[in-house]
Amino acid sequence: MALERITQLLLELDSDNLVGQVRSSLESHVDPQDVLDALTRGMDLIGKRYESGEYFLTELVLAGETMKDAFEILKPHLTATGGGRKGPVILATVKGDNHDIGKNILNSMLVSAGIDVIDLGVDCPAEKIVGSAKDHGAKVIGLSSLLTTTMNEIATVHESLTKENIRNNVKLIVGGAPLSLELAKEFGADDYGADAMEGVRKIRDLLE
Ligand code: B12
Repeated sequence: MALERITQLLLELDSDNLVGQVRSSLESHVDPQDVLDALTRGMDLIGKRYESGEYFLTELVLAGETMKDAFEILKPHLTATGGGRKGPVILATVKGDNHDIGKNILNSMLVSAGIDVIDLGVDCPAEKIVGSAKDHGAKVIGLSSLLTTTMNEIATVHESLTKENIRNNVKLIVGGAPLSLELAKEFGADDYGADAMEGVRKIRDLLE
């Protein structure tokens, strides 16, 4: 019930009541992961409404802000288990793409799982990603890609790593709504994470 209300309040872009509902759900010990899933369902529905012409760009922008407000409350509660600190993992949203909510959730969950993260932000060119991987000796790069128009950037990163002779030293994992494991492999990535939970689990394995 509380979870359905969370999805609904996000869909209505009602930030104040959503923040209140997230707080009270956490106080009554609703699993934070279930709260995150309810928020993610809301974002999917918003995407569908945008696609069908019921919502416009203004609503997309508001949805992004509303989700961020809710996630700020949720963040300290999303603790995954893990041993000593590992990493660093490089995270970035590919060039041409400004979506960062999913990447930021993955970032927070990695940090709480004891994995150090270097976050290069959004609209990130391949050269910057490869340069950072070299500078920090990163073993894993995680790329976020939400747009079909720019997801080919994953292949650009893969090719740049190959050109710099470090492709064999680093694992490339990707995520974002339009992707799948098959597409990820087509673009030259090693793995794909459907959500942040799976991302953390797979990145932890890749770091072993
Ligand atoms: C919010 C939103 C926006 C906001 C973004 C705000 C922000 N700061 O991020 C704003 C308003 C800026 C925006 C802009 C645009 N958007 Co937009 N947006 C969305 C929306 C509704 C939600 C995205 C989101 O935050 N989801 C919630 C998070 C939690 O989920 P997530 O990002 O998928 O991340 C999870 C997993 O995918 C995974 N994951 C993500 N990254 C990674 C990385 C790794 C390594 C791993 C392992 C896992 C992982 O873990 C995350 C957490 O569980 C989507 C719809 C959708 N269903 O995705 C459309 C959507 C992505 N947008 C779309 C479009 C078209 C646009 C615009 C082009 C619109 C326009 N005409 O200007 C612009 C593009 C701007 C740009 N250059 O990037 C389309 C893309 C269509 C396509 N086929 O490419 C979508 C699918 C909407 C739709 N159905 O039409 N958008």
